[in-house]
Amino acid sequence: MKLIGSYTSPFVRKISVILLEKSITFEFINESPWADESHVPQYNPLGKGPALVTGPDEIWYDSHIIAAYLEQLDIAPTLIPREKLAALKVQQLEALADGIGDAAVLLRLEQMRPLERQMESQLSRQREKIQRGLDALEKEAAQGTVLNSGRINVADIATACLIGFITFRHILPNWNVQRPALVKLTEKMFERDSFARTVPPAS
Ligand SMILES: N[C@@H](CCC(=O)N[C@@H](CS)C(=O)NCC(=O)O)C(=O)O
Repeated sequence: MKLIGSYTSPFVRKISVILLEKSITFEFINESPWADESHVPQYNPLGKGPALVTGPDEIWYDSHIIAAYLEQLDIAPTLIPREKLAALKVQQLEALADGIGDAAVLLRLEQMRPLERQMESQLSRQREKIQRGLDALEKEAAQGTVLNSGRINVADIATACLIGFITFRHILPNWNVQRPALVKLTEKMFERDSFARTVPPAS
């Protein structure tokens, strides 16, 4: 298997963590989707990482789909429950964490524009999504039924990858204020070997 993407992407990290948790051997192809000569569009018409190559004519893209594909290989540990409704609950929180990641990427792109061309409305729109999303994740983590349940799942992984990205890119320096359950969950996840091995490089 080949995983295409960059070490700094939270979506790519999510897939690396899942592969490591399941002890699936893979080759990491480090490709920035933002580079002029990027090969990522050859794997995903949307030009986004991650993509997972599983055979000569088989490529999976969008981290949510890749996570679901890896789950159906039936390799322990189970990261998406077998029962359909329980699976959707986990996957909805995975989608929430990923959606906050989308907002964080958009915020960062806007912030990279020259100051006089940045749109305040766009900055605050994305910040609001991030704050609301983190509040929802905090509530779930405090409840501990789907997120932070004690049995690791893809929502826990996606959430910790998101928090790692927010911290690494200084997206929201005070994300942890009044979010103790998220802090606890993230600290617990960062202790795992799969997270220690996928820390984004300083750049
Ligand atoms: N929903 C997608 C989002 C992937 C995504 O946005 N990846 C970013 C890297 S952080 C990317 O490749 N962006 C390049 C672009 O938007 O052109 C997923 O979960 O795989």
